[in-house]
Amino acid sequence: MPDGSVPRTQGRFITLEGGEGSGKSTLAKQLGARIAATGLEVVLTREPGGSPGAEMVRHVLLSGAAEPLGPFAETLLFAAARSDHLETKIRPALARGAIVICDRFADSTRAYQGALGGVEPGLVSKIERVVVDHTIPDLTFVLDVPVSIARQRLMRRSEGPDRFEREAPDFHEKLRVAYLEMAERAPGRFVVIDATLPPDAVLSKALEAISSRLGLTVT
Ligand code: T5A
Repeated sequence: MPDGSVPRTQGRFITLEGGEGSGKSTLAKQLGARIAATGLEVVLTREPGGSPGAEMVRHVLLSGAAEPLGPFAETLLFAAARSDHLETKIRPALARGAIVICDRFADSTRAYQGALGGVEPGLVSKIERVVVDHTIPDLTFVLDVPVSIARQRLMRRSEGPDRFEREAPDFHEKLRVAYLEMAERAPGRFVVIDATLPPDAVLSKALEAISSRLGLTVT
């Protein structure tokens, strides 16, 4: 996605990115509640998933059922889910003037399938251009947290196997670097937030950026 805004007259598109356990879902819910309290329509959604069709694909991807097909096929599945999500939920909401807050979006494919999964980044970009087209986020938060802290958070929450243990030891460190590099390359769209801060402080930083970048003041 190029840095900058898109030719769209209504709505605002905000995405949240970062590693697992960085606090994206927590921030998404808090932002949604605070913005909705101003009277604006908020659409809180997530990827993979967010629409009935895309949620079916989410199940296939996150259950590991698609893993034997390889990272390129997984990339295509993420893209198929995104295409449905955009068409049936995100674009109609933006056209109505809603504030769309999406927990993960195309930058997750860049990071997980591109930077870490071995799918050639040029190819990831081409697929992204076709699927995302002009629906580029207006603002993307990267929640940055050291891997050890994210691990502790997920261990406290998780009853099942530790997701961190399923990946190579340096996977999450590389993921963190990949996100910070993306943010550095497109400072007009990205805002990195220190996600070691308490949830209310993370929320304040996000609201400040929403005010300064999007001109949307939420008190
Ligand atoms: N994926 C996704 C791809 O590979 N390619 C793609 O294109 C896309 C879209 C999605 C998976 O799919 C992959 C990436 C992922 O592996 P998921 O189940 O949707 O997986 O999970 P994640 O998006 O990774 O999110 P998580 O649920 O793991 O973590 P969050 O949402 O970042 O964290 P959250 O908010 O649930 O918080 C975790 C814990 O920390 C606490 C919370 O209370 C919670 O207990 N917490 C804090 N504690 C202290 N301080 C704070 N500031 C805190 N914020 C939250």
